[in-house]
Amino acid sequence: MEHTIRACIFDLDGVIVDTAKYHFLAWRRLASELGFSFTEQDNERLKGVSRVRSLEILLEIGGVSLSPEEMERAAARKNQWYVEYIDEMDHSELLPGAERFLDELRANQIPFALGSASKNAVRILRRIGLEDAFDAVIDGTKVSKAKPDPEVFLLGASEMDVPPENCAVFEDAEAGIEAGLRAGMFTIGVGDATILNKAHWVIPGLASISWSELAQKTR
Ligand code: B16
Ligand code: MG
Repeated sequence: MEHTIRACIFDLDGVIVDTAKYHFLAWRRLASELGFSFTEQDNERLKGVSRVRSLEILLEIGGVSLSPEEMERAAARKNQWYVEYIDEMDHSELLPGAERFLDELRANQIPFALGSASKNAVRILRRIGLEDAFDAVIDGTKVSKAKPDPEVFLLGASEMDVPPENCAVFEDAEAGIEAGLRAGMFTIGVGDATILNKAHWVIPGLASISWSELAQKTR
């Protein structure tokens, strides 16, 4: 049976906005307090990964071990710095093509959801003026299992009332593509085709696609 695309689900960081740069600044500050350096290359390993898992990876890089209580405090401190950065964001931080593509979906009556690991997703949407744009917002506060588990995308499909096989997922992280595939969805990698090679289709960014082109993708 052929599956047509009837709804879209977007990851936030790396697809709609680039908040990775603010995560980097906050994690680097924490690393520096703990006495080691943390590079932009190290930061690549944290993209799309949950806050707790990100901290575990950071500590592994620095060869530092903390008690569960210290870890909780460290994650909270990092988040406080991160929130200070995102509170300075505005509409201009939307990635190229994001708003135009969402408008195009709306004009074609294609519902769309957010599927992000971030617990700060609603705050970011408010800052960039997209708080009312999505038909469903599934974020890190609503799921119990992190990507590559498909929970976040399956919830998005169910809130839009569209079967998973008729949804397309836009993701910049390998774990997110894996989650979309496990959900049985059409997956679109946003970024580097060599890293996102499991995706059904890879694009450099939302500026390079149109709904009419996506609508022709079936599988
Ligand atoms: P928070 P996404 C992810 O967002 C980020 O890519 C990742 O770096 C971050 O650790 C994760 O959200 C959790 O974010 O600390 O704000 O809850 O790509 O899933 O939109
Ligand atoms: Mg992402």
